[in-house]
Amino acid sequence: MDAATTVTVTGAGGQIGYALLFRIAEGAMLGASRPVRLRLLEIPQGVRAAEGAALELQDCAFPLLESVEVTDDAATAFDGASLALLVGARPRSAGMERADLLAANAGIFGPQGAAIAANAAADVRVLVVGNPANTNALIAANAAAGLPAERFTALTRLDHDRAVGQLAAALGVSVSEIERVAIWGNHSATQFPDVAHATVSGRTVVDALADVFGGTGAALAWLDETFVPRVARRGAEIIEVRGSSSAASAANAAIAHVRDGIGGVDWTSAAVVSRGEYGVPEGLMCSFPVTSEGTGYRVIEGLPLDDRGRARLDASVAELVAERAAVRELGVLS
Ligand code: NAX
Repeated sequence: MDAATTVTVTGAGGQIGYALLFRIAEGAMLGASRPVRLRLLEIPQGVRAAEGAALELQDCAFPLLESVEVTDDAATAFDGASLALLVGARPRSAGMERADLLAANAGIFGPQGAAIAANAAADVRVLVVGNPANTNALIAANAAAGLPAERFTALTRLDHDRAVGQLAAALGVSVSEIERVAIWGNHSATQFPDVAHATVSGRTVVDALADVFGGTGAALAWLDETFVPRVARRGAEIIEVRGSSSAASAANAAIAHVRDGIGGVDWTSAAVVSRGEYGVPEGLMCSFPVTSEGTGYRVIEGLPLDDRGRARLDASVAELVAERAAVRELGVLS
């Protein structure tokens, strides 16, 4: 058995938290030989729900689960944590302006970033799930004095997996045959789900779609008119059909993001800090195709982007730039 890892989950009393905790405790994220200590951070109103989840975790008698602690104090929650999943966020309420939403979340993710830097283990890695995820990750990284920004990432793996699911369904193949899909930009409706480099059993996805739709023109039209908007707006579709937002699939994506970041993966998508790759302004938390050799995600460089792809990436990056400008105006970023 390996040494235990301390994992902090914020918003643990919420929907995604409920779908996440049991799988982490069972070993889906860190493997079957790694015990975990769970720290659940909630706001005071959410503590009872998190305590309820903690009772159920106890009732599962997971062999890998060493302890569960529920708290509303960030310093306690992040103390010694090697992994932090920041799920809790302020949702947009009726009539709330975008600037107010950014400000409310800056008030959460700034202090949490500072608390992570002050209390977490030296090797801590942070995944931001709570929306607006890219900019929340930027704020947390900025507030985490002394920690490299590379330790902070935001979740676009759900968008990536949604794209893979849509392609597999359209082509009538297994998801495991589809490789090299990329999500670029912001985790929002402006994101660019890109299949230009994607393959299905070694063939280009565009060629395979051309067979299904009766020509390359029809395949490209399906990608533009159906695939891209469906992936980008899948969250709204889930709310409409299920009556509440995606929780199990978001939790699954968060687990896959962490697992592959530390276990290694050839190709997936994640929002990471830009070092100027593909002309994305430095410092933005932007989704790219990424790879990992087990020490965190690195942008896959050198992929050609055609004019349409470039325009789509630029539009999503413009939104990230505007979000950064809005939080700068609040005086949140140093
Ligand atoms: P819920 O409203 O069910 O749960 C959120 C929980 O966070 C609540 O229990 C609340 O009390 C807690 N919370 C609020 N502020 C907190 C703080 N300062 N510290 C600790 N806990 C706090 O939302 P849920 O469905 O679980 O979604 C959580 C977040 O994930 C939302 O922001 C949502 O928009 C975002 N999502 C992000 C996705 C992604 O791919 N990046 C996809 C799924 C999801 O939409």
